[in-house]
Amino acid sequence: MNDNNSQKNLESSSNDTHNTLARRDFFRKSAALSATALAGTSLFAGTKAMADDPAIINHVPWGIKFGDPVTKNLYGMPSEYEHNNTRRNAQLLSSGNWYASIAMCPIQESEGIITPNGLFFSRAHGGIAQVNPNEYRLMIHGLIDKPLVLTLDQLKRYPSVSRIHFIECPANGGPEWRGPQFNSVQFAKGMMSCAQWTGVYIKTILKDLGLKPTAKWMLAEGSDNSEMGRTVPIDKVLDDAMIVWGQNGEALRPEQGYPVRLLLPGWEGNLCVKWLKRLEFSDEPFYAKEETAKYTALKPDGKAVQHFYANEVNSIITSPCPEKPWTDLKKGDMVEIEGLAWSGYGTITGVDITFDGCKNWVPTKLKGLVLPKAWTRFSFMYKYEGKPLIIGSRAMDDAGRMQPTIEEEVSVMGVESVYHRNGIATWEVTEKGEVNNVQIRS
Ligand SMILES: Nc1nc2c(c(=O)[nH]1)N[C@H]1C(S)=C(S)[C@@H](COP(=O)(O)O)O[C@H]1N2
Ligand SMILES: [Mo]
Repeated sequence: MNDNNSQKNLESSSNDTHNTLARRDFFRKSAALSATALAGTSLFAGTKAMADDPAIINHVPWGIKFGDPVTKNLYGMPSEYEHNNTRRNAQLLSSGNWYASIAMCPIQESEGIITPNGLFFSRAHGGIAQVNPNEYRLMIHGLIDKPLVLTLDQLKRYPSVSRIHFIECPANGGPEWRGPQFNSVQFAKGMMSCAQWTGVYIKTILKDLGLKPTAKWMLAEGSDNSEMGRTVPIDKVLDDAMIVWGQNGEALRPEQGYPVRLLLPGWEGNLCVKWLKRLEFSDEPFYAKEETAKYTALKPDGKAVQHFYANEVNSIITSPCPEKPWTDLKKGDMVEIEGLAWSGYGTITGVDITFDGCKNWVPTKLKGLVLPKAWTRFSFMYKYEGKPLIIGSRAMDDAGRMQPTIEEEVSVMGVESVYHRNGIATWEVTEKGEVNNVQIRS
C-alpha cells in the first residue's frame, strides 16, 4: 500500500469528491496486492487481508468533517485513545500516603529510549513542590573561594550541555527479592525513566568559583518539604555531575524538581536531589549517618554494603510482558521481542535472551542510540510457535559487568535488602500466549 503507485491512487480517489465506488475499487485492488505481497513473509502467517473490511471501504468519521481548531490545545495532549498510557500507583508502595509516594512509569508503552515528561517516574518524600522560579535561589558555599547565591537566570548563563541519561530509584524491583509481587512490568520495574537533560556540569561552575583542594564531599539539599540532603563524593562531582533545568526540550516538570535538580548520571535516583537549593563543599561527609542507615544492604554474613552509588547493569523484556501478552499471535507469526537495558557503570555492549529459563542464550540486536548511562533498546525477531517458554534477558556493559542469575544474586546478597536488585528477570509465556512474572532459581 505504501508504494508510489498506490499513494497516487489514494490521492486521486480522495480528490474524487468521496466517490465511494472508486474507493471501494481501489481498496479491493490494494488489499489483493498486499495479500500477495505478504505471501512471501510470515509476519502475519495466520492472518488474511479482508477486502470487505468496513474500516477500509467506508469513509471514516474523522475524514468527512473538520477536525478540531488548530488553536484548541496550545499545549498539546496525547490522543484521548491513549488514556491507558499513564503512570500508576500502588497502596503497597505508598502505605496510602500520597505525599511520600511513588508513581511508576509505564515502561511497557515506551517507544525508543526517551520517556515523555508526563510519564516520567515520580518519587517524592514530601509532596511535589511548586516552586516560583522568580523566588528560586541556589546557594553554593563551603570549601569554595568565591561562595555565591545564584538566581535561575544567572545559573542559566553558564554554558549548557544536553545529555541523555536514565534516573532509576535503587529500590526498583526491590519488593521482589523473595519472589514475584506484581504480574506487571510497570510495577515490577517502573521505578525509572530516561530523558534528555539540559544543564551545566558542576565542574564548569567550580572552575569559576574555585574549589579548595581539601574539599572531598558535596552536600546537595532540596527546598521541598522533605528537605532532602544527600552527600556526593567529589570525584563524581568533578566527573559528570550536572545541575539541570531542561527535560526533553522544555523546563523540568514539577515532579522532576522544577526549576532545578541535581543529576548524577548512572547513580542512585535518590541522590539526584530535586528542587535543589544548596550545594555545600566539605572535607567530611554530611548526613552520612542517616544516609547509610537508610541506604545500606544487609548481607547474609551479617555485613552491610554501606556505599554503593551506581545502579547495576540491568535489563527487562518489555514486549511481551504481562501487560502485553502474545494472546493474539498465531503459530508461525514473526514477532519482535523488545526490551530495555541500562547500566550506571557505562555503556551497554550486548543483551542476550533465553527461551528456556536461563539455560541457553542467544544475542539480541541493540537498536537506535547506544549511549553511556542511558536506556538502550534491544530487539530480537522470533517465530512464534505457541509453545510454553520462560524468556528473560541479561545485559552486559563496557565496565565488564553482566547481570547475575537470581540464584547468584541471592547467594551473595540474601533477601533482606531492598536495593540494587539486578538478577535476571524472567517471564513465563503460556501455550495461550499469556505472560506471567516468574522467578527462576536454578
Ligand atoms: N528534594 C528531593 N529530591 C529527591 C527526592 C525527594 O523526595 N526530594 N526523592 C529522591 C528519590 S528517592 C528518587 S528515586 C528520585 C526520583 O526522581 P524522579 O521523581 O524525577 O523520577 O528523586 C530523588 N530526589
Ligand atoms: Mo528513590
